[in-house]
Amino acid sequence: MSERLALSKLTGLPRTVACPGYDPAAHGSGIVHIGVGAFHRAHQAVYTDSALARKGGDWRIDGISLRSTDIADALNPQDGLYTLIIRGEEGISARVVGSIRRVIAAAREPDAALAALAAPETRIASMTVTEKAYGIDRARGAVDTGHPAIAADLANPRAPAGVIGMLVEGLRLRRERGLAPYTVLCCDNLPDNGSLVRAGVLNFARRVDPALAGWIENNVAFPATMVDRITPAATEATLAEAERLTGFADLAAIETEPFTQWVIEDHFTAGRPAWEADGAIFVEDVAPYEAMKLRMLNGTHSMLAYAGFLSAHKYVRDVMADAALARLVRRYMQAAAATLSPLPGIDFTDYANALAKRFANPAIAHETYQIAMDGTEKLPQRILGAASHALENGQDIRPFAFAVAAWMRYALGRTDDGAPYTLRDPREEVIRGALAGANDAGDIARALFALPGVFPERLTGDERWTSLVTEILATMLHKGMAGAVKEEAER
Ligand code: CS2
Repeated sequence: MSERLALSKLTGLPRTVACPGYDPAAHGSGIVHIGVGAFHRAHQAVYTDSALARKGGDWRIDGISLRSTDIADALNPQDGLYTLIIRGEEGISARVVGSIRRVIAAAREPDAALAALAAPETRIASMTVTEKAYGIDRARGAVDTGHPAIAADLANPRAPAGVIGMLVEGLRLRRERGLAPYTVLCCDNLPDNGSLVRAGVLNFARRVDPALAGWIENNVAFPATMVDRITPAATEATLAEAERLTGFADLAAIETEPFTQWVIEDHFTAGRPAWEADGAIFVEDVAPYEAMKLRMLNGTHSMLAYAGFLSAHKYVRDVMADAALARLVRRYMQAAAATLSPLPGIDFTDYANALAKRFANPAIAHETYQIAMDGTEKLPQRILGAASHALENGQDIRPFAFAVAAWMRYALGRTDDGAPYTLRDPREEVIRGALAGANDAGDIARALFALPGVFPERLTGDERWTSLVTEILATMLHKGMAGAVKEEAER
């Protein structure tokens, strides 16, 4: 193995690799980011890297990894540096990113995580922890006390292990020390993510310290964001490619597509980096952008992940090379677009065309099984909201019913050849229990429609919707997924 990437090695990088356009060690940190996964490293950390290069400032990132220690062990010996490999149709390029200062593995160093949140220089606490980590009951805008991290943190709020508990304890420490609060910036694919996290934080704080809740309510900003960049999980091949391109071993390298987008509400009480330097867009209201992205990109992604995985397509690009599935992808995007309010300056047909191209990118190996993960957490904002809208407005509901039937088929946990797989869904056990003894499409659909907290009454109470999903699921069971896809695409 070559030497590890580190600050002292930057001058030894080949000229083909882009380096931070600034001296990372000369900048202090201003952001604490929870969840230092591939997506953060391909997105917010890159915008921050560009902002530091163009506009300077003490805005480096202290990362907190909630559960795993791997990313801390990969990044810290590299002084936080890592290689971003950008794979486009035209070729590949590499850039070393310098915006991350260090990563704290909270499970190993819980005090250091809280100390970072409570540090005077911290002005933004951002996060990418995936939908299931929050433990917020979206319908009630309150914490879900049955969520393991919420339950543990409510019982022991001074030593939090979950994201909401940690944000609240960080704010409590700041208030106690007379420090201004940080801005809380959620960068997960959740609808109205700023308000949602605000509701969770306030509700949690009310339960442990009502005066703190009042202070948060009056002083803390929670701007909403829409984030976008297709970033598959890194593999051994990613790390090998980084070493080939840079000449250094890099255990935190990632690969991503050329496209990137970030739309943010410009409401930061303690300042922010000049993210617009790298193309971030600041707007009054993120909601329409978020709806477009969640329904058109993520909704289509989920549909093609279930139908594609069960048609034996390992990667999204293989799905797009299957003519019948590619047709269903187009149909889905069109139906999703029809549920959106117009967005000035954006043509949804152009957006759909660009998405189809991104999905087909032959250089990106994005596994359908990865996207299929956590379906019960993703379906509501990606598919079910659009389906309800379509139903209410007399629009075509069939593409949504097909997507939901594909998820139900996936929830059975075995391929058409009978090979079992794990669902990788936080409700996996509950789903298994609900499906015990369910034999035909009717039983399966009824059992899954009844899962608590997934399907809105608007859909489950509508006979046209439930019978269409059941009918499509029956076809999937009788003809196999590939057969059902073919039949659907020929309609
Ligand atoms: C994907 C997203 O894994 C998934 O569920 O739909 O991660 C998607 O790739 C990103 O949101 C793209 O910005």
